Amino acid sequence: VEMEAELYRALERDEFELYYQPQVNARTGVLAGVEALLRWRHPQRGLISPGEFIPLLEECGLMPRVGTWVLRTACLQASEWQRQGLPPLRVAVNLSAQQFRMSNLVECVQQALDDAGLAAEHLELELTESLILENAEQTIQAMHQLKKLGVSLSLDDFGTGYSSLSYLRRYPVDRIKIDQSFVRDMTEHRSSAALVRSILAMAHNLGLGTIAEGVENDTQLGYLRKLDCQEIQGFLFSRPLPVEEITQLLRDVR
Ligand code: G
Ligand code: G
Ligand code: MN
Ligand code: NA
Repeated sequence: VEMEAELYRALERDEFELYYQPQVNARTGVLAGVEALLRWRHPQRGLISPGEFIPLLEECGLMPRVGTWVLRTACLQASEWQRQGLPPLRVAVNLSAQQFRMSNLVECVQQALDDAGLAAEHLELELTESLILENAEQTIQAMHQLKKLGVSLSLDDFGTGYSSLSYLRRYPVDRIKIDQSFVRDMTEHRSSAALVRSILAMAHNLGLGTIAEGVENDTQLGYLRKLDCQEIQGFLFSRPLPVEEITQLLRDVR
């Protein structure tokens, strides 16, 4: 209850912040996009990770409001970078299950794009496997509506859910994000390596884009390159950065 009051207060006092982590082409190292990651700058406890407070936001029904703030802020930021003369880049925003169930989600996304003056092609929405597996028919419909706006859809944490690969054909997703747990184990465990290899082969066969997350070293990068993974995200290239730092990085690599 105390935490709930704090979360309301956090919204009122603007204590939420977005960090941005680069997503780069695995072969060329060219920056392709950034993922917006939510943080809570708590006045006493400092920076808090979403793993600690997103479940609470969901419990007290605040996730749609905070999620909408994330979406709008990320779109405004992407537009602001363009205004500053930086090359257009894709910004990826995570959607929670609760947010996805908002009856006005599609309007909300359209409004965020319009208000920011951002072309839909620059926005990617990340959905999780568990999210899209619940309520399949309704979810597929909502996904098609989002696709009609012109945004792209990616499937986050891929491989951690039911990961029935055949499911993928039924969902209008543009790319999959291989979960960091497989990337971490890939160079040590043959089973993880085999999984990454078959996920990538399947994605290529289905014409889906691919990104591996949690890439921390050159061995992992080398392996992913050999398997033709398109993009990587991870500490090897950059940690998630606050807006001033990511803006500087964007200027440096332009
Ligand atoms: O940034 P970090 O690794 O601490 O994120 C932990 C988890 O929180 C990740 O699974 C990430 O997808 C999730 N997350 C981060 N930002 C957001 C957000 O804005 N909305 C939702 N729904 N999840 C987020
Ligand atoms: O689930 P999602 O992909 O949205 O979450 C991304 C999370 O992964 C972020 O919280 C980010 O901080 C974390 N992350 C990003 N790159 C790395 C990495 O190279 N290693 C580890 N351990 N975590 C990472
Ligand atoms: Mn994500
Ligand atoms: Na993920």
